Amino acid sequence: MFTAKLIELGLDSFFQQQLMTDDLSVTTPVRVMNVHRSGLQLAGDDFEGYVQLSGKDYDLQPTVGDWLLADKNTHRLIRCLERKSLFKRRAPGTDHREQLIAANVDTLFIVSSCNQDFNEARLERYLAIAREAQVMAVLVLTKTDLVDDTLEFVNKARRLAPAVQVEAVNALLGKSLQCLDPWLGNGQTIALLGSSGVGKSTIVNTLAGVENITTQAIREDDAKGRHTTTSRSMHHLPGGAWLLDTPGMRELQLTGVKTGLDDVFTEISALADDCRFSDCQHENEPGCMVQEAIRCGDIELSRLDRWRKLVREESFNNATIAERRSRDKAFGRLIKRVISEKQAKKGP
Ligand SMILES: Nc1nc2c(ncn2[C@@H]2O[C@H](COP(=O)(O)OP(=O)(O)OP(=O)(O)O)[C@@H](O)[C@H]2O)c(=O)[nH]1
Ligand SMILES: [Mg+2]
Ligand SMILES: [Zn+2]
Repeated sequence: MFTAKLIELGLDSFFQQQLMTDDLSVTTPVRVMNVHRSGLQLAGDDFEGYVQLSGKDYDLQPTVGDWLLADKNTHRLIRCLERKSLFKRRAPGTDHREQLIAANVDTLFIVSSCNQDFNEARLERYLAIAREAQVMAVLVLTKTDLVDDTLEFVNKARRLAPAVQVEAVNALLGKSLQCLDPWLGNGQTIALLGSSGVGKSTIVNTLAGVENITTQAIREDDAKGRHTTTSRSMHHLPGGAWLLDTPGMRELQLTGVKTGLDDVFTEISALADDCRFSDCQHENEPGCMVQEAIRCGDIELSRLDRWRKLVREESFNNATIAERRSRDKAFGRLIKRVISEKQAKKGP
């Protein structure tokens, strides 16, 4: 019933069973390949193309990787299928909104290079969103050809997340990327997240075997990237997997990842549960298990500081986003009332 094309696009049993009661002679599932300001690049069974978004379509909140049900002839969008996984963050700036990054990702490649970009605090952010979405994460360390001691970076990464696979690669060499094959099966979706200039697009180009995406040398003075990629898009590999390339993010502000953070910092969060006071701030309260672990040298102070900062940030962002939402809702109700009062005045 579902064609090989749809299965190759990633329509596995999780999505298939959501379509059991739909009449697929008039509707068809399509996947979001690329999101533009006012439209979507879609791919489906016998359709590939751009669809303009209008009115109610925005309510579907489609993001790259999503599966949508569309009318077979008009390609009018009907609904968004339930997501297998979802990455989001707080939108940059002062907007206090949630921003969806990608949906229906099977594996996340967290990309960092073996240079000044390598930053434990940043990796922990990416790990938290992967844990929250229950997506398998792989730490991919690039530019091994440019450093003498790759092992130093690999060990740091391993210590950060003992359960997470770490792969060190030269992204310019296909042979070096063979270690990523286990995650690149037919129909699998793999997102690449990481700072600008770490080599996300280079990985995609090398694995695809074609230079489809523009890449650009990083700045020499501070090794920062130049924000070369500007939109999120899916790329097909010869082996049948989908790589989701993303623009390097200047800031990944966490929101809605409390469980993810608990998981990433499990050695701290587990101890914190046992502190004498349930509202312990882990500063200098008596019976604080976290401070005890610091004293014993079981936990590094820097790791505790990073945990504190992320927990605070996450709960602050949750609160401000919730506040914004309720303000938006109240405003929506006000508009509705004004319109209906106006109509009532006008009479029938
Ligand atoms: N020597 C070496 N250079 C690499 C490697 N990976 C990436 N580069 C180079 O690093 C530069 C930046 O790579 P990109 O692939 O554009 O980085 P990106 O992560 O896509 O960056 P944004 O699109 O800005 O987010 C390019 O000049 C690449 O050729 C690597 O493993 N070794
Ligand atoms: Mg790029
Ligand atoms: Zn405590």
